[in-house]
Amino acid sequence: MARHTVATQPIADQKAGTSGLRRKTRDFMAPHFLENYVQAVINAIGGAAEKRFVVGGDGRYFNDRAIQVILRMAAANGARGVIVGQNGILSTPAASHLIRKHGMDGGFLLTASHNPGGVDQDFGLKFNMANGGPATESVSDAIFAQTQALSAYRIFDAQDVDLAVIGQTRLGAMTVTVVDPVVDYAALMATLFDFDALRGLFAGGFRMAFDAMHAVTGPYAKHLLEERLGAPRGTVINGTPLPDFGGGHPDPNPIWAQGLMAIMAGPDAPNFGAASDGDGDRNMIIGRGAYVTPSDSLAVLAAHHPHLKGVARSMPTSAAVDRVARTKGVACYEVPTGWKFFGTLLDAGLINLCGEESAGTGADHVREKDGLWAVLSWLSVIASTGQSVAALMAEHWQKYGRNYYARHDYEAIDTDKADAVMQALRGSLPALTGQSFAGLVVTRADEFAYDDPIDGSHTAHQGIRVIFGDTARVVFRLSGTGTAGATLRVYLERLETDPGQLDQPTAAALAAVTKAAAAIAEIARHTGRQAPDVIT
Ligand code: G16
Repeated sequence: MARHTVATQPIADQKAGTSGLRRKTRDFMAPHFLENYVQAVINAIGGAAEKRFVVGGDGRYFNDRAIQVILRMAAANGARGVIVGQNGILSTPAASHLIRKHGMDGGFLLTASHNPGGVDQDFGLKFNMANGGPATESVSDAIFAQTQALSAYRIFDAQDVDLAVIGQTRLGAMTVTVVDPVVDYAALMATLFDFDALRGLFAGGFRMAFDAMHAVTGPYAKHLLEERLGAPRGTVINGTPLPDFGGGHPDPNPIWAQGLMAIMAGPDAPNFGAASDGDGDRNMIIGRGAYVTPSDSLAVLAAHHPHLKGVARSMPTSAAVDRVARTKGVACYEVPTGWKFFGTLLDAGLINLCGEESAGTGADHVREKDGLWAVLSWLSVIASTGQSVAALMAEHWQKYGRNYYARHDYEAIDTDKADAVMQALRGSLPALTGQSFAGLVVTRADEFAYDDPIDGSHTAHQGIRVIFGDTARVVFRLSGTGTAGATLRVYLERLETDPGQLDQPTAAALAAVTKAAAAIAEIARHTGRQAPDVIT
């Protein structure tokens, strides 16, 4: 086995987005692309000598090949050991847990999340730090700087490590420990939830459907729900992970989880439905005839949390959780989009619940959002209250009011056109306050920036906010996770507190805000797009 130093050149555009580097799979498969990025990560963290890492991914196409490259590079860079999920599989929260449990120096997570998989689809790689959370902005900047200065990478010439067999092996001087991907994560969940109570729920005839979307959570959900908690076999649907996720987008929302939506709308619908995404960090919650928006899900979990210390949400997430926090007398933090921004608050113990409009909910047990944790949290609320999802939502809205909420996505726009929308919005900010659109008066308009209260870091340009008094808001932001052109996200929100108006169709409830957003941003004029591609 020989160690090679391979000469290379910087590859333009290896700048991580909201969550690591996401590109077309073929980009990652191109000569040196993956190797350059891995070496840049290693250089940015001061080398890999004597360090220990977790490596695993969501099982998408190229996961297996990429892992072998990362192992050979870690060994060639002097790493002492790696923990790898069997067959290269680890959900993102399970990887975060392994990093924390074993005091590792970090982890390489191979996933493009909810994006489709396949040779012509998407791939991704992100580095997580010793706290188990995604690389912070400053580390991400250092990685990018390395990608632009790289002249060589180190790699072993070696046979593939057999990742099918649990146990220890060596790659040069580096120990490779192949672990069952589910066991440690399931053990963690058992410390967080009252499994007896949840077993009682299912023993009493409670039925649920969990859509694993042919992605990583299949084995986790089968083990937890069917084997540990006694839910009937077949509770987990689409439970076999596939490299192309069965051809769909493993994106747990009403658009991509249509099969589950149909089950929940059917005559014999189970009591509860849930889904998770490609790498198991996102979740969708649905009851009989009651889809729960991610923003509302966060608020309900906050309301029923027995020991809430503090909460946080990303800026575009609705303010539903803010009012719960106010009622409970705990702090509520507003951070930029990206789970990495919750890390310092969780590490400092300021919060123990956080979430995002993009289907992420999590807590301080790991440093990633956690799909199955969210599902078990909801099951726990249902078990302790004895109420249906619909009843829980109705009760919540009666008490706190309802934040009607929708996100309109304009996908794969020319980057120039998307930038033009944002630039024009930025330019219009000073004059917006006081103007009226669709009967709504702008009381504040700004571009969101964040000062981390713990590490003092400053993050600018995190979305344009146009606020209409205490009740309505529209946010414009470019996504940082797409792989084709730009995706413009328009987040619409309106608070309704009239008890007689809590059951409106969302589009109707948001009609005026939607009209105001169109007038303010002139998306059609800048992009030629008359309507969003996806509404969630
Ligand atoms: C990632 C981040 C989330 C973010 C989401 C969407 O999630 O971890 O914090 O909300 O992307 O980001 P954007 O709006 O920039 O596309 P995931 O599940 O894709 O890793």
